[in-house]
Amino acid sequence: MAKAGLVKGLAKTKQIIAGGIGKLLRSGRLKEEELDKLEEVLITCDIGFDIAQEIIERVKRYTGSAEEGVKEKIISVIKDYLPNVRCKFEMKGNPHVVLMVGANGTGKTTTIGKLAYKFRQEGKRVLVVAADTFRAAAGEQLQKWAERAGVDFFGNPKAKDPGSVVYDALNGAIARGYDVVFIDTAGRLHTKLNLMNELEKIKKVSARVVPLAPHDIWLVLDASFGQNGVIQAEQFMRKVGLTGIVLAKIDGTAKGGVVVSILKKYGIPICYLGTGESIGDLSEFDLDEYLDAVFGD
Ligand SMILES: Nc1nc2c(ncn2[C@@H]2O[C@H](COP(=O)(O)OP(=O)(O)O)[C@@H](O)[C@H]2O)c(=O)[nH]1
Ligand SMILES: [Mg+2]
Repeated sequence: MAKAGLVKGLAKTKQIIAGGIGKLLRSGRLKEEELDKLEEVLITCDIGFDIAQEIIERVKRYTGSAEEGVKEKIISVIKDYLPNVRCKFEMKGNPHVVLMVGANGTGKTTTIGKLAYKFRQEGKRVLVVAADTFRAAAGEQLQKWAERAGVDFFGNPKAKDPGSVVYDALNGAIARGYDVVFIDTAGRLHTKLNLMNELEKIKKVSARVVPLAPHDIWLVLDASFGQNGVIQAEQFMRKVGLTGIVLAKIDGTAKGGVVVSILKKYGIPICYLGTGESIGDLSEFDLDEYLDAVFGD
């Protein structure tokens, strides 16, 4: 069973699916003429045109047990179609350093606030670092989230170079024994080479202070960008390397199908879904729960 927060967060995507093929999902057999409707619904949820077609082909060929209903069949086909990538968070350093990257306004700072809260609740000592030196307000926004989450904040409003902020922050983090450090970076488009190089520099500086840091690099995507976000994922993966994706604002869109696209095209694990603007609106991503929430009753 999917969790309540996830079900609520995926309500818009679910609405499209239930509205389009709700009756069909509850039935026992899938007729040829109903496949078009299924394909249309998958495309409306931004699963991607090619992927929708491939899934339909597989549904046609699928021979499961006779007891299985249409819903179970579709879920089986999608699970079988996707690579088995799971995001499993593991502490890999002292501190464990997480670099958050992404375009402007996707939800990086908000997500760090939510993650800081979650990790603190799990008993970890958390530090959040403002390495966005472009906007003065960026540090203040992160600081407010740190207060809400009950974790410590590091920032230097006078700094011009995010690398130097990260250097100081991580040295301090070692000295003071933090378990997890989240580094918030300025929003950047994957097309801006100088800004992508800046991320490279932040990575190098991190590794100089903490061995093998950053241990995780998470890309925050705005779910409402749908297929456009998928393109960003590819570029960030190539240029910076990613260990996971956070799909924020899934609550505001019916484009929940983008989850399937990301997993299929790049095999980058999706780690979390942002399901609202409050501190608790974050779900750990689990494919079974996700499919259950989207196709479930
Ligand atoms: N509905 C919703 N809004 C979100 C979510 N995550 C972030 N936001 C909103 O998106 C806007 C931009 O977020 P912010 O964290 O400042 O993005 P950043 O520029 O990437 O740091 C803010 O208004 C947030 O409240 C989410 O999961 N759901
Ligand atoms: Mg920000």
